[in-house]
Amino acid sequence: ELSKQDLRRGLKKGTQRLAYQPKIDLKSGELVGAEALLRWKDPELGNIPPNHVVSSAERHGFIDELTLAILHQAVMDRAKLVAADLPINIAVNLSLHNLRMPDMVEHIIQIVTAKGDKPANFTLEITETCLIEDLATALEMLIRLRMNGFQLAIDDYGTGASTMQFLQQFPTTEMKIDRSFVVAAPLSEHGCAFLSTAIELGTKLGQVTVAEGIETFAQCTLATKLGCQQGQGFYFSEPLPLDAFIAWARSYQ
Ligand code: G
Ligand code: G
Ligand code: MN
Ligand code: NA
Repeated sequence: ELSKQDLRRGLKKGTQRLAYQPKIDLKSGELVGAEALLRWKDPELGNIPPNHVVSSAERHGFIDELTLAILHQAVMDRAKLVAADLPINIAVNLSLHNLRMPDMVEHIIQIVTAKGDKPANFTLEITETCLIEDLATALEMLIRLRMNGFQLAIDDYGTGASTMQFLQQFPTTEMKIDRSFVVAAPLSEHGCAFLSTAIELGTKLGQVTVAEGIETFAQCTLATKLGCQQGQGFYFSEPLPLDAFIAWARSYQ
């Protein structure tokens, strides 16, 4: 666990780094986006897993600051991607706590537009469990983000407690189907039924469907056959530092 001091020092020094994992259009094979994933190396404690950093930041009241620092970095990195002729969409993860302070929406818009980028070039990912806890505020903020042009994704779809009733209310544009369904699908008809139903629901709701955690050719082929639009996972690439990601994208194309 990171202490308040560790976090404060880290944020000040910019200890946070981002790794980028490609999102691939399954039909065309084209690179369409990347998810920014937090990497944190503390000078004394070494590498800290992102979920630990996030939960420590939540506990110590740093989560808004952390998320905005991550978003700021992602916006600067997207400018580099554009300059490298890779004008792809960048996805950033939000935490539940970020959806409690209404003025976060203004901060988010400010950071993205400060140097001329557009909200539509960014996807904000929220896990289902996040969405359920503080529904009214979260919903209001998500609607404002969507009205301002952000893409919104439900992350880890299928693992939260969300019912169809919840799903119906959210102004999301993308459904990221949890890795567990992708793993199970090629192994049994039962597993395949869940993946295929999730894709069908997402598609009928007009969502971009994304199969997460694709590791094998079989998983990739099946997700594609079931009509999933996009894939993400080690099969394509692990999350990479920006320069390595750019090199990967060049050799991939
Ligand atoms: O990156 P990894 O490969 O280890 O991510 C582990 C978990 O941490 C995932 O659930 C991911 O959503 C979460 N995570 C990674 N980066 C961020 C981030 O920038 N913000 C938030 N809130 N969660 C993140
Ligand atoms: O935001 P989300 O919870 O989806 O975070 C993605 C997490 O999944 C990160 O921890 C990332 O490193 C991890 N991940 C990405 N691709 C794969 C994969 O193919 N297999 C596994 N096991 N994990 C993956
Ligand atoms: Mn995610
Ligand atoms: Na996910």
